[in-house]
Amino acid sequence: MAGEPQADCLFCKIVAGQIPATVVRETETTVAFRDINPQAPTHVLVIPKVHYADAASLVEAEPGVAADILREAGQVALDEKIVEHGYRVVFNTGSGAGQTVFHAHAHVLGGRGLQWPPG
Ligand code: D5M
Repeated sequence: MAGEPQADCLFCKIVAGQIPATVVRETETTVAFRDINPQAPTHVLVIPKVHYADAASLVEAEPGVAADILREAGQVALDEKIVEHGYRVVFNTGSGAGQTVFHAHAHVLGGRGLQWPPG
């Protein structure tokens, strides 16, 4: 059923506590943890506890949870003190854009200068 945990999903396993992660924030609907392969001094992923393959599917089904992701991304930036110098929130969507885990997630990146356009 839509939103239900998927047995083969890495991030559902992190939500369930079956795979360890360095969790920095948690709410009723979201978990934020450090990316295992950081691309910047701060690189945190914010994910919904419900399972949707990408951000577009999440916002279509559960717009309130999608808003929670964006609010938590902002809170991570405050906690990590990366607001002053600027930070980036990215939803890679589709393998052509670099998405490798098909459970919606926001990357929160900061702590160094960030180039535009991204690669
Ligand atoms: O981003 C998926 C991200 O997930 C990628 O930056 C690595 C990260 N990742 C993969 N496995 C883990 C674990 N176990 N802990 C923390 N972070 C992890 P994408 O946009 O799909 O490429």
